[in-house]
Amino acid sequence: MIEHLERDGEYVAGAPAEPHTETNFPIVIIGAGFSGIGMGIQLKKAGIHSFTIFERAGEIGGTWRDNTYPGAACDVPSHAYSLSFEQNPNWSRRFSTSGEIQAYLLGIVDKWKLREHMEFGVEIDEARFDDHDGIWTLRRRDGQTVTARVVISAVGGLVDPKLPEIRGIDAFQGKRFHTARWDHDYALEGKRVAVIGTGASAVQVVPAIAPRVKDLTVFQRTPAWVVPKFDGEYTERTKGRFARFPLLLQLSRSFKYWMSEIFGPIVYLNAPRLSKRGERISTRHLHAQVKDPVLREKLTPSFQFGCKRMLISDDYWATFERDNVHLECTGIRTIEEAGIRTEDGELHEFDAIVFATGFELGLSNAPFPIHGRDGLSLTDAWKDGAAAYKGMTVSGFPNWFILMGPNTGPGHTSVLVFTEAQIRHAVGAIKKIKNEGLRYVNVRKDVQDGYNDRIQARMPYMVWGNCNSWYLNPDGSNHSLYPGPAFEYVASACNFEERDYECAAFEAPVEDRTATAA
Ligand code: N01
Repeated sequence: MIEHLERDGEYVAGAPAEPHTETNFPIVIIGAGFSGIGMGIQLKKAGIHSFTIFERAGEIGGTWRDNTYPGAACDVPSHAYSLSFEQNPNWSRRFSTSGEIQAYLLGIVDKWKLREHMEFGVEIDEARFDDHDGIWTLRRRDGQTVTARVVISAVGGLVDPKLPEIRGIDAFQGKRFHTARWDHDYALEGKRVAVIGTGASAVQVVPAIAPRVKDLTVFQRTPAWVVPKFDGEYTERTKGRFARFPLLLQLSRSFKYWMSEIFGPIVYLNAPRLSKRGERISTRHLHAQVKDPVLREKLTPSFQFGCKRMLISDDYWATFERDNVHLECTGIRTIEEAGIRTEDGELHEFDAIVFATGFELGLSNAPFPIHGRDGLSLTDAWKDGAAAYKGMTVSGFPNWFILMGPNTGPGHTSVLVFTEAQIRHAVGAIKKIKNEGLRYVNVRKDVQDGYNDRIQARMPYMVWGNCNSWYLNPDGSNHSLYPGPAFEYVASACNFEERDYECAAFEAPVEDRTATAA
């Protein structure tokens, strides 16, 4: 399927003799996670088959391939956390496990025969745009180059595990791993285990491993607001109904979507009275799960609800009631051969340390060197913080579309709602370029700047500036989350609007160019 790509010098200057047919309109999608897969399906639906998906790992799935730690699951309901054009009546429970989501992705990849378009083990490490020819040249880590008329960056936002900068981290002689790199060959049974971190991954892994280990110590730097999940299995009868009556499935999805939209402001607005509502729900949950008032005090956050990601769990707090589980709130001084030394000088000995310490933020950095028009680098373009038009397109980087880009993460609903709007936008643009034989579309700088000024002007009204979290850049600016309801973003982003873009044609008629190239 990828033979059509013009590689390594085979591409001659000038545009192809017959611009923009199936064979000379190579599209590259970087990444075979949820967004790359969704993009591939929508291209096929649009009758565009000249695309290749490069995936640096050996399998599809992204987040759901990598996060296989015990308890790994989605904290967005399954009917909402799936593609609207590939709904699944067979989710086994309200909040699917990581394994079930990965199985869903594998299923739709097979159904749409996307593997024919995929190359695994290919990491793109540089991209350069040729303004004259409207062509991107992508360099692979193995040294080969690939050309593309359009690039879809679907590399994900939270991918590379982040280990904490703790002195002595490499000195530890026991087993250590990050939640996103779980070693399933390591038996936890009978072991003294430490978990560092109390974020979204920790609240899932802690209850899952507590019954298996001898002793579990959770190192908490900042307690988190946790609300009930109300998880549960779907019976065979319910699943049968969803399968027989797709409208029911659609209704379930819509209900979940609109509930999160209605209650979303509690999570994202900087409105103390709304935040208090969230805090009350969470506090009631804490009282129901933990009887010891001293422990409750330690587990109670002091930051405003929603400021860090709201956590959802039916069993995280209750786990601290177990005799073999300990909450350690004293800061970590060093990691040593035998374990973790806290600021009070005490050495806590462990057989294994689990780092539930999150991910490098990929949303707001160039994933690798990307050079657009006139050699402009994306890193330079983003030196004051990542900014893209509707999180998707950056002026000076024509025909380059970002999925899950800057300021498109939701704090309150399924990220896939945002991703699908981006996919529609990109498909609209691709059709325009292809059907009209354009050299490129490039978002207008004034349009991009105006959009981002409006996004940033809203940030003071959002809750996220009131505490530290991965949402924020070191300077406190927010280039990761969308400050508003999802329906508003979707309505504004899903259509490719020609007026927002500079649409550049080729400079000479096709015949003349071919003559020049020859
Ligand atoms: O990571 P995090 P995560 N010493 O960054 C602590 C998505 N996700 O993997 O709060 C001690 O939230 C840090 O402490 P503090 C979701 O978007 C989704 O849990 O900085 N502790 C924090 O407690 C989520 O937001 C699902 O003080 C240290 C923790 O490590 C994102 O992934 C499931 C430390 C990191 O929490 C990241 O979640 C899981 C140190 N030196 C994840 N350094 C779904 O269900 C860091 N910490 C969809």
